Order: sequence, then structure tokens, then C-alpha cells
Amino acid sequence: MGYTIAQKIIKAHLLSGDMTVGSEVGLKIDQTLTQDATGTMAYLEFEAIGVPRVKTEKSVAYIDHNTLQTGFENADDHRFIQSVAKKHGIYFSRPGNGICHQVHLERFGKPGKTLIGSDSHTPTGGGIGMLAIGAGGLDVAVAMGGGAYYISMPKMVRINLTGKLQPWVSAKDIILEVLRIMSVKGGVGKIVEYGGEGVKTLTVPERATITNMGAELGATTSIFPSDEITKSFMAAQGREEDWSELSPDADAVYDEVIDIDLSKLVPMAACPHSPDNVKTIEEIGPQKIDQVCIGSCTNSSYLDLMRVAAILKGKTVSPDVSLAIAPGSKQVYNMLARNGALADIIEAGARILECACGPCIGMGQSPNSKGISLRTFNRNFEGRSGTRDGQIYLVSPETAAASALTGVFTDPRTLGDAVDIPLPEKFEYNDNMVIEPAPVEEMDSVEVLRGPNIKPYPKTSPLEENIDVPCSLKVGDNITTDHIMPAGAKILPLRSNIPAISEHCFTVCDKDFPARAKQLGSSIIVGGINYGQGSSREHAALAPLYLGVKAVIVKSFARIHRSNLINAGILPLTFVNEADYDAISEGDELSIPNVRQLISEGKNLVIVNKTTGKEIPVECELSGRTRDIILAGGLLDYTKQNG
Ligand code: MIC
Ligand code: SF4
Repeated sequence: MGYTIAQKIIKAHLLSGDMTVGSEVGLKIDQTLTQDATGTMAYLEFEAIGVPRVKTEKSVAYIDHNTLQTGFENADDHRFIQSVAKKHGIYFSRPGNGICHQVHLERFGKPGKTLIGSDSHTPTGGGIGMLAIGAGGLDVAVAMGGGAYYISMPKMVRINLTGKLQPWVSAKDIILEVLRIMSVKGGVGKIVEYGGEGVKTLTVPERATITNMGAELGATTSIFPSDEITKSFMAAQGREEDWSELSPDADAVYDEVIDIDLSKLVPMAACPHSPDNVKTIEEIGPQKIDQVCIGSCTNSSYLDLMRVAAILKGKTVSPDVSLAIAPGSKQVYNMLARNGALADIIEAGARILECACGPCIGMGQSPNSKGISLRTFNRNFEGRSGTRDGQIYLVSPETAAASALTGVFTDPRTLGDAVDIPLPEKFEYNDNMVIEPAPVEEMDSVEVLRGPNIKPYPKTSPLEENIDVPCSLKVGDNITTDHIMPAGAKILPLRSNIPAISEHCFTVCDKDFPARAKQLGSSIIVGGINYGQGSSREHAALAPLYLGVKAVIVKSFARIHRSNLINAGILPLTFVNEADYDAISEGDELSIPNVRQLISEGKNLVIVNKTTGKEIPVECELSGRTRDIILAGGLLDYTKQNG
């Protein structure tokens, strides 16, 4: 039996386990990336592990999220990351160089290699045939120290692309179609591989848009073959020697196959407040809009912005629309500046932002009250834009630009002849904004610079014998990490200060939660399906840890968040019978007798609801390794104990 692309890479990097679906495999990690919002914590954890120099082939620290500097905090964190990177062998991508995923694809990614990143959109690297996976900061710290990265061996889904996109239909519309078919939880426990004749019609930036937003499926990752198109992209980046070919075996077996005829797709949008709430632009109709934002790691490539510039050229943005554009990288920005496309964009009235995440993570450009905002981004969770009642629609750059001109939802196919933008023979690359680490002989003398906002990792303790605590919060289905640990310009500067950021934990759902949890001392949270979807931020586990949360009981978890809970030493429990969700109310006194012993023996647990008397069976699927992590009180303690 042959192998899929992902299985080939896993096989070549397998350090432990066998490749049976659902069992735990340990992978050798070739490359890591961090961004600043998760990076400070990841490097504090790396320091705590105590390895002097990274053991990966390449580790890069990017500054792209916390670039709005309204106080000293973000600048202090950037300085810390720069100095810690220099000391420990990590390349540092300065603020202004661009969004981590875009820059990594352009300058560092290599087909066939493994990459983990402390950001859920790390799968962007799948666009050039990398096995690129989003992870918690602590997992990245361990991998930088030479440790394996563990995943549960995923099922393989093949998305068979046939035909060719019609003019004005975009790669974004392909991934929106996949989301429509699979939903935001359809990819959990799966790797999505793209194949078929249609792949040859897609450029690398288009493939990267698709693998990037594969994160919204809940998938472990997404991947494209590495072919002649990949080769010419890499050659145009001056990196042809980094290219290698990668395709599935002819007899590779997939657990699921989905066929998509590209020629049948039309422009679409993900409607509020979920990336899988997909409708065609035609179905939505010519509704009035207030704002358009173009950029983010999904759609800010040279190709995307050249198309946008061509649409805007010689026109003026509708008087009722605010159009903001953030190019994905310095390379993209520079090329637009040199070839005049930037002037076309400026002339049309766009508000140009620095190349960073910006509005995507609520760092500015929050829309007006109830404002309808069309964005080329990947997430439209409620409140994420910074405006609680903002109505965010996720669309292609073509739909975004066309609508910015008319002031209403506009199908770009109404614009007439499509613009044909070829990829350049050579991109204008220049790594002058990437600082190399200090040579080995100088690393000891590098001083790590810490600001006053940088506080240590929260206190942990080994799993207790019994848990006897109340339920401090009960939430519903599809809770995102943006609910658990909101981001935005006000809260993101607190990412390196867990006590301070914890004051915002779950406040989107219940503004009294932090005070209540603190007053209770220890407690349990109850949730529904797909709990913790979205971001990789381990703060969504560290803040609850700080607030005394001992266990989270849900109908099902999203992958990265579940492992972040384990890393933080919080028990991730699932109801054996989903209906038992109704058997716990907020305020109920809960007891898990003999929890330490039962967990160490690998047995299932029973929760006793002392308020109602009901016994509730729950599961805690842990491998030998994750069981030991939970018993130790989290991955940091486990790693320190086990070297
Ligand atoms: C996001 O898009 O939600 C983020 C901000 O990039 C996060 C990381 C973070 O919260 O710092 C992610 O996707 O992992
Ligand atoms: Fe940045 Fe948005 Fe991409 Fe997250 S999804 S990495 S915030 S651009």
C-alpha cells in the first residue's frame, strides 16, 4: 500500500509510535516559528527548559501581531524576543518584515520538511509541500530544544480538484467551498491533501491561501504536492536549491475523498460569525457595507494585492466605505511600491497599513457599531474585530476590492474582463530585516532584556488525589479561543503577564468570570462541541490555570486547545454521554474522587454532581506520555523532570 504526501513526511520524521490512525506519533521537527503574541511566553518556556541553543535546522521569531505600541509593553516584548533569539540561535524577523506565515513561505519554508509554529495558521507552509502544524508555545519550546512534537496520527482526506477557476473566482472561494462542505469541525483529526488536475492551475500563493484557511476546518494541517509550480516559485525567491519534488504514491489510500470542480465555483463569503457559514455573493445580494479590509496571512500576497490594485486603478473608494489594506510582507510592499501598484491603491483612497496582522486580530480598524465589514481574512468570530456587534464577512480580495468601490456586496464577475497577473520571474527578496543569531562563541555574552510587564509562567502543581470543586462556568458549542482569551489592541499587550491577562478570561461570555473563579479558588468549566476552536494561544489554557481551573468537561475539543490544556496540567474531559451536558449547572458542586489514581491507571472517571446526586461518566483519553504530563502538573514540569 502506498503513502499519501503527509504520510511520507511523517514516516521520514517518525521518532516514536506507529502510523495507525488515532495513535500517538512523535515527530522530529526541522523548523519552528513563533510570533510575538505567543512568542514571549514560548521563549520564557524555552529558557525554563534550559537548553542553551536551539537544535532545529531553522527557528525564526517573527514580530507581526503586537505592532500597535500604545504603551511600553509590546515594545518591551519585542526587545525581549530579539535578545533571547540572538542568544539561543534563533533568526529574528523584525517588525516591518511582515506576517510570519507569508514571510516563512517566501523565505524559509522547504518542501518535505516539518514545521511547527505557535500560531494556528502555520499550515500555510503546506502550500509548498511542508508538513506545517500549529501548536502551543510550549510545544514549540520543546521542539526548539530538540524534543519531538506529538500528534495523534490523523486520517487522510483527499480533495480532488478538477477543472479551472472561472475569471474573478479566487483561491479563497475554493477554501470557502471546502468549509461549506466540511464545516469548522469537519477536519478534526484529519490532514487535508489536495490533488488532481486542478492543482496544476493554482500558483503557490493561491495554494497557500487554501492551506492557511484549512486551520478553520479544525484539521491537523493541509498540504499540496510540491511540483514544477512550486519549483518555479522557489526559484523566483532565489531558493531553487531548497526545492524537492513531492507527490502521493499512485496507490495511496485516503480515508475520505471530496471532489471539487473548480470551474463550477462562484464568488462566496463566510457570513457572521463562523468561517463555515458560507453563501454566494449573489445570494447575499447588494447589501450596503461600511468597511473593507484586505490583508492577513490568508490573502496578502503579491498576487492578491496586484489584483486588488488593478481593480482599484483609476477609481475611488465608495464615500460610505473605509478601505484598509495591509500587505503581507516587506517583499510584497516593496514590489508594489516599485511597480506603481501602491500608487494606484493610494490614489483610490485606501488606508495603507504596515505589513502585519493588524485588523485581523483587532489591532486597530475595528468597524463602526453594527458595521458590515468585508475582510479577506480567515476568522469572523463574534467580537474578534474589536466591535462586539460588528458583522464580519470573509471574502476574496477580488470581491473585497469590487465591493469597496460600489459600497455594496459586489460579485467581481460584474467588473468585466478579468485581470491577468503573472507571477514575477524574480521576486525582490532581501533578508535585511532578518537578524541572524549570535555565533556560538558569543552567545553567552548576549544579555536578555526583560521589561516590567514580563511575568513568570503561572504556578503549577502535580495532579491532586481528589478534585472537589464547583462548576464556575457553563458555555455552549463552538466556543473559540477568542471567547476564552480575547485578543485585540487592549488585551494583547498583556500576553506576557498572565495575572493581568487573566482578568479578561471569558469576559466575552461572562464579564464576572475572572472575579468569580478567583473567589472560588478552584473550579471546573463545562462546554459543548468543538470547545477551543481557532487560535493556538496557550493563554486560553494558562489564564484558566492561573484562575484555578482544574478540569474542563466538554462534548468535544479542538486539537490545539486540548493539547494546550494538557500542557498546562488541566484535565481535558469529555462526556461519555453527550446528554449529560445537561446534568451540570453553573454553581453545582462537583467531585472527582480518586482522580490521580484512576488517571495513572488509565481508567475512565466518574464525576459526582454533589448538588443533584447524579453520577456522570467522563472520558480522559491520554497516551502514556500525556498521562505523565497531567500527573506532573503540565509539560514544563514533565520536561524538567524527564530532561
Ligand atoms: C489568530 O489568528 O487568532 C492568532 C492571533 O494568530 C492566533 C495566535 C495568537 O492568539 O497569538 C492563532 O491563530 O494561533
Ligand atoms: Fe495574524 Fe490574522 Fe494570520 Fe492570525 S490569522 S496570524 S492574526 S494575520
